[in-house]
Amino acid sequence: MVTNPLIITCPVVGAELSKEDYPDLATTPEEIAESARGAVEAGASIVHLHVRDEEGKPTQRMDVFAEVTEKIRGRCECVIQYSTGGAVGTPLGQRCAPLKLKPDMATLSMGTMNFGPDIFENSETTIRAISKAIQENGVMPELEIFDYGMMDTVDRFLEKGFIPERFHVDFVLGVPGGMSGDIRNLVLLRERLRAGQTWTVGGLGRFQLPLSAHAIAMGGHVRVGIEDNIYYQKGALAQSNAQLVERVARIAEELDRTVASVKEAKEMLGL
Ligand code: KMH
Ligand code: ZN
Repeated sequence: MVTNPLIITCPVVGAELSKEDYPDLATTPEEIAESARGAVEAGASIVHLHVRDEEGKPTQRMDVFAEVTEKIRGRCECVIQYSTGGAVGTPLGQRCAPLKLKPDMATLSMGTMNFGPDIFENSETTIRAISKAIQENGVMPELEIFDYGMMDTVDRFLEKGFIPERFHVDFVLGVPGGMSGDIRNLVLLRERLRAGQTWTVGGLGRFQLPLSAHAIAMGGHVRVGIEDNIYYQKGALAQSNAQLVERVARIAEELDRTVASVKEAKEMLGL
């Protein structure tokens, strides 16, 4: 029997939210590590990491990434994936800074887009620079795909050797300015993948739950957490990252997918 355990990624805090949006947002290293531990206990095997400075503002400072990483590693085993996206407007040099800590994985966003009212800048020059830094540090990239044309960029960059042959793919759908979380979009995007390519889908806001369920049924993997969606149900805030992860783990079980252990996730991703 072919098994395909479900890899759950939890984006614990993100860079665009504040305590005004979500009062329980984890911002200190302790809080972020504790929220990550809860998510991992609930079934997440990958933690997608952004960190905050002493004032709770998003930062790409290496020392803060190091502290949070150490605290997470002290609490649980998991794959740690650093964001190189940072917050909208974070300069390129800062975005790459934490890669020197050689996390298990790091994100690589595949194009510039409107991101709500702002611009998330990922020019060809930027993507190539981040890709180079990722490779120089021996880190496994996760390509972040926010829109259909970004798949053409993936093909073109592969042909030119700007990105490595081995990567994981994450479709992030529902960002205002990117592709919506309509299931038809996911079906179109998945058709663009090479045979055997591992992929995850993360839905923003109201798209998180239906996209998670479809990804499980389609044999993909799921990203679920507060960075992408602060609600458990319409009008009701999620209690925690763990609560969102637990629901996905329950749905997976009903759909006959086991939830991947960290060891299984690493094997499947070639880490
Ligand atoms: N904060 C977004 C603008 C990533 O983590 O690499 C970008 C982002 C993607 O969150
Ligand atoms: Zn992120």
